Amino acid sequence: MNSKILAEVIFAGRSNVGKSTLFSDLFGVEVRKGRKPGTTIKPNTVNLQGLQITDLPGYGFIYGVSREFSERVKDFIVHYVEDNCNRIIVAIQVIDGKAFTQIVERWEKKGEIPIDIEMFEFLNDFDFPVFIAVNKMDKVEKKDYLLNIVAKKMGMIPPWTNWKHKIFPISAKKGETENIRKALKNILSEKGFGGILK
Ligand SMILES: Nc1nc2c(ncn2[C@@H]2O[C@H](COP(=O)(O)OP(=O)(O)OP(=O)(O)O)[C@@H](O)[C@H]2O)c(=O)[nH]1
Ligand SMILES: [Mg+2]
Repeated sequence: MNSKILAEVIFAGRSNVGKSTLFSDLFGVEVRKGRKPGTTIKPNTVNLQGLQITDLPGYGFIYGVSREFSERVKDFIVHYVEDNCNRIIVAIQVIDGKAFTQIVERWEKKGEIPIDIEMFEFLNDFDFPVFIAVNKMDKVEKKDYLLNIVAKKMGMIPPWTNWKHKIFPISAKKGETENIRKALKNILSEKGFGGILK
């Protein structure tokens, strides 16, 4: 049933940040869920009129999953993006707004580059735009404070409001995704996939 892939939108992010929830909210199609983390690397894809939407496997350390598996996932993502960069028109990197600062601090204490930052820098080196979807904002109290930290860590000079074309505070679960939907719609329209988004 798969028609030819003319262009692609990818979702990347740590495990459990809400990639699949956002995917479903935006495109109105359920992607496979409930898959046990750490069991498969195969991405979930949907093809809509030649546009492939790809839910990449969650990266980063997952409790109960070996470090070796986490490394394999990261390698898979790097190769996947390199192999398909010519047809990718936008990458959506989802982060968990509630957990972000804690995770970043933990890595930095160990003297390592946090994987979300590493992934953003990797994605940013390609020609397609990279959106940062800061999800679970319904659980964040000091919203501007958090968003300024995200901007700074990702190499964008605060205030975050100067970066509203890159940083999108959302709550996928509550369907509060208007900002990213609009930006995505613009890109899809430019590329000839105007009718796809709700
Ligand atoms: N509070 C809150 N919870 C959310 C939000 N979005 C997703 N969740 C919850 O976060 C959990 C993980 O969501 P998924 O969409 O499965 O996350 P994922 O990134 O696809 O996870 P993996 O497929 O394991 O990599 C679920 O329990 C969701 O209901 C949100 O905006 N707010
Ligand atoms: Mg998922």
